[in-house]
This record gives sequence, C-alpha cells and structure tokens, in this order.
Amino acid sequence: MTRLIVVSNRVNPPSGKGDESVGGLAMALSAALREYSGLWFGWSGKTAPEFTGQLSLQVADGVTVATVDLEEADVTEYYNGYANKTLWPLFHYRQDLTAYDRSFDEGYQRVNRRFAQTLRPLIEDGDLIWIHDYHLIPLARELRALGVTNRIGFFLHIPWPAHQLVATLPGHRKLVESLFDYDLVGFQTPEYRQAFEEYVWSEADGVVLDPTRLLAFGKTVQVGDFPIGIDAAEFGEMVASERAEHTFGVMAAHTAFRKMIIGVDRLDYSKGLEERFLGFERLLADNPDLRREVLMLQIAPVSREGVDAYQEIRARLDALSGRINGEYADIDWNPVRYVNRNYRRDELAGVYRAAKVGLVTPMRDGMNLVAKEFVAAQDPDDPGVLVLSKFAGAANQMGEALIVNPNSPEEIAEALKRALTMDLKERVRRWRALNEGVQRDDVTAWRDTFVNALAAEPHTPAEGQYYGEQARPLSVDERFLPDLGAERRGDERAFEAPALRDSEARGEPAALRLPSGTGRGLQVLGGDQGTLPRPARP
Ligand code: ADQ
Repeated sequence: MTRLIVVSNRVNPPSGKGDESVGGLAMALSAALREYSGLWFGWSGKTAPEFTGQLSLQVADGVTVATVDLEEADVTEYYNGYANKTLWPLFHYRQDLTAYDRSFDEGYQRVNRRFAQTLRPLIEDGDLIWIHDYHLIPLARELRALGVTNRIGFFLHIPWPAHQLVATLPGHRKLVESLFDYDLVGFQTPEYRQAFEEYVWSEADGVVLDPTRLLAFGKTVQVGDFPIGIDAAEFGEMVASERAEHTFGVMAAHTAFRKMIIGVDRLDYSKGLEERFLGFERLLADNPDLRREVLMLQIAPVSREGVDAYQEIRARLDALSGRINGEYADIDWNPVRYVNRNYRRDELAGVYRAAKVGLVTPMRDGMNLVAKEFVAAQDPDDPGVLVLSKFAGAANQMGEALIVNPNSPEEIAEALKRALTMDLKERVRRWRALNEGVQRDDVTAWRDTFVNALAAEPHTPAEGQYYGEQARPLSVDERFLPDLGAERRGDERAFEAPALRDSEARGEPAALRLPSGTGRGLQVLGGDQGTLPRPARP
C-alpha cells in the first residue's frame, strides 16, 4: 500500500483527546495520513544547542509523527529569517518589509538540507511525499541529491506574486529552479499558478507545454491550482456543539440590540487589520444613526513575535482601537472590542454564528479560511453577510460575498453599511450560494485532488506523438521565436510566424528565420506542425 509522507515546517497533529484548538488543515492531513498509513515530518518547535538530526517518533491518534529539533541559528536564519522576513513579506507584496540577508538564505538552504538528511532514512520505495509551504521550497532538490526518486509534490499556501517581485530576490532563479525538482507544484488559485507561469516564461526562458506542464531549467513540472477548504463536516458538528451554543448565547447577550461585525485573524500585517479598523471608523463617522447599533469584535492572536514587524503592527493596532473607542465610546457602548487570545475552534464557531457581518479584508492572502468558517457557521434561516477582500484567494471562489478593495476605508464602510442593512431574502440567497461552495470544495476535496494528482502515473507520450518521422530538435536563436507570452497579453501579431519549409525544418540550428522582435523561446522541434517538445523527466 502506498504510504504518504507529509512534510511541513511545524507538525501539529490532533492529540486524539478532542483537542479542539488544532486547525482544520491539521485535521485533514492527519486523516489523510491515517488513510495512507503515513508519516508526518517537521520541526518540533524546540531548539537544541547543536543540530543532531535525532528524530523523535511518536504515534498520535493513529498518525506517526517524526520531529527534529533545530539550532538557535536555524530558527533565526531559516524560520524568523528567510521564511518570515524574506519570503513571507515579499510573497505578500510587502517589499518594504523584505529583508535580503545572505545569512538568511544560507540558513534556509542549511535547514532544508538538514531536513532532507534526517528524513531520507525514513523514505521507502513507492512512498508519496507531500511538502508544504514556503519554508521548504528547496526540500525536493535536497532529497533528489540524496537519491530520492519518489514522486514529490509541493503545495504553496501563500500567494505566488508577480514575477517582477520574485525577481528582486537575490538567487531567485535557484529558488524557482528547485521547484522543478518536484513532480507536482500546487497553488491556491489560477491567478497564482499563472503568475508562476509568467515567471517561468519571462525570467527562466521556459515554456508552458500544456495547461498543466511547464518546461524550464531542462526539467518539466506539473502544476495545478488546488484551492484549500475547511473541514466542513467537522465544522458543522462544532457549530452544533454545546460549547458553541453556549458561546453563541454569551455573545448574543453581550450584543443584545446591536449587530456584531466579526474579524478573526492571526495578528499579521498581511491581514489588513489597520485598514479594516479605518474602514470601521469611517462607517461610524459617516453614519451617526448606526453608531450605537453596531460593534466590531476583532480577535487577533499574536504570532511570530520574533519578527520586529509583528511587534510594530501590534503597537499600531492597540493605538488605533484605543483612538476609535476614545472618539466614539459611550458609558454603555464600546465600538471596538479587540482581543489577542487564542480560542477553541468550537468557541470560534459560536462567535461567528452570533455575528451579522464577517469582515475579512486581507491585503493579500493565499486563500483565507476564516471567510469559509464564517459562512459554514451561519444560521441558514438568518445568515450573516460576508465582506471579503478582492485580494484574498478565497475571493476567486466566493463571488457572492460583498467584495471590497481593502485599501479603501470608504469601500469597506459602504460594504459594511450594505451588509448591516441587507434584507433577509438577499442574505439567504448569497449565503446559500457561498455555503454550497464551502461544503463542496472542502479540505477533503482539496487533499484528495492533490494526492490523486500526485499519485497519478505521469503522462508519458507515446513515441511518435511528439516527434514526426523526420523531425529532429533544432536549436533556434531565441530572438527568432514566437512570443510565448503573447496570448496572455492579447498581442496577436506576435503569433504571426511564417510556416517552416521542409528543408529548413530538417536543417541545422540557426538556419531558421522567424520575424525579429517576436520575443523569447527555447528549443523548438522541426517536423509536424503543432507538436511539442518531448517532456524530459528529471
Ligand atoms: P493563515 O495565514 O494562518 O494561513 P487562515 O487561512 O485565515 O490564515 O487560517 C487561520 C486559521 O487560524 C483559521 O482556521 C482560524 O480559525 C484560526 N484562528 C485565527 N484566529 C484564531 C484564534 N484567535 N483562535 C483560534 N483559532 C484562530 C495560511 C495562509 C492562508 C491559507 C492557509 C491555509 O496565509 O491564506 O488560507 O494557510 O492554506
């Protein structure tokens, strides 16, 4: 039976004792691991004076978990450094916060090598290996260097940004090249996959072989979009749980005669919390009649305290919530309630259900599961309204939400007003459509689609399918090739390449002449028109 090995920076399987604080992702991965009798590998979250590579193995709720401690310098350079001070801000379009520090890059490569060396002895022939997120992009390259030929997949939980941003990273080609050591690379949305393709065309002289395969650096990789969802079934049970009902009751009592707007996010600059507070402030400023009718509860547990930018945003949010309350609060009403605690997931479900508006306004977000949790928690007969940033990956699937630009306090305020005054019929119509998607495209669908794609036999074209009888590969000066990015830009002229004469097609490299100025390319094949280069397996 095929085993599944899941690798992520941190490992947090459910304890089996009903530990409700474990996220839906951990639940879904654990379920997959049980199904495939697999293994979950990653950092223990602890540090040791020196890296020893000693594995700590335990079985939790039927899942084998293997963790390894890191050195202090690893945490500084790899986790707090390259992962969270370089890749995270850059991939969330915060170049201003991006640190380009060579020691971070070295630490990142070192930890990925250490992970590979530690994991290597645990890998058996036929195991499927599924690696998660930006911390571990080079892991497949390190595993391949150790002779691992298993199928390896990678899923990026955060956005893949525009290629101009990726190109600001020293060593960006090396980083991207290492993605071509995977068999399958998954993104949250078509937009991020396309942004990756654009990088491949424009920075790596690569080519899109077909909608799911890219060729660059002499290797092919399969790509796809796999939007992550929540564990909708589990969440449904939690909403109906005693604890959720109790929390709902408490919240309802505290918000009697008022409508609650809820925000739930890790305290992170990518989540648009300041802009959200400003949007709420604008709502209060523009609508005196609504002032005593609403309150905003923002739950934002602190995260990544080892990174300065996170401490700074915390201080700014404390000041901003204080300012709004200072301006508008009354003896029996505080417009903003701002808490930095973690809650059990069943408690969160009760809080979501008690809210009339879910306010999810990240500046950039790979997906955003809070938007989906909010929808899943609503009362079908009297649902709340979701206000969602156009820059959350979730907006791609959740068009029935009120979609806003999070940079505009005015747009947020208008959407809030519309949500707070929306009639029941429209709320039910929007919610039904949203909930159908949340239930259908849940975390199990995400996981199964990805694992099936990874497990599927790679498409190996039959001999002759790609090569005509007399065809042979021709190297052509890239300046003479049709522009492979033209279609996306709607630039039809770039495709006007003349048909090749037979003699040219059989001729030697550089004998061909295509219109100049038509962009870049790589190797083409002579022979049958419309054929593709034979994909080279790594
Ligand atoms: P995150 O950036 O962490 O995830 P998100 O998708 O919103 O963002 O998930 C946060 C999770 O934490 C939710 O399940 C939420 O309920 C939970 N949570 C938040 N505050 C909490 C609190 N106070 N107490 C308890 N739980 C809390 C990254 C990417 C996202 C992507 C996910 C999954 O940044 O874009 O959706 O991975 O791929």
